[in-house]
Amino acid sequence: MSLTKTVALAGISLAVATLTGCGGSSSSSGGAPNCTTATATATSQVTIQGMAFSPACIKVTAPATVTFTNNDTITHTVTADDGTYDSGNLPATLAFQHAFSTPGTSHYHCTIHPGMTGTVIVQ
Ligand SMILES: [Cu+2]
Repeated sequence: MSLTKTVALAGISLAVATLTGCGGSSSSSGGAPNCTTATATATSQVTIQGMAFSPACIKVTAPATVTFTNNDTITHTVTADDGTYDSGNLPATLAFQHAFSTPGTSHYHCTIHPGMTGTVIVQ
């Protein structure tokens, strides 16, 4: 019942915005390798599909709101390793948003499937 929890219906616009985030070959401007840099803070999207977060690592500039959209057919969670945010059970087609305001590296996982992990780098 956290007030910070925001679950909203995922719209088609989210899927469109996600297209810009695929692939891991984006140019790096320092920081962790293989981390996708969000092209715009307003459209920082992570898609959950195929039992994985994509991109597995996303780099954003604070303050930034990241939207995690469950495009899988089963329920997942987006849970910070340090407990600072938690989507709770996120059924298929729903989305969870979290605002990152402090620079740093945040690791998160799915509590249902411990093999699912992701990283948000806030700069
Ligand atoms: Cu999961």
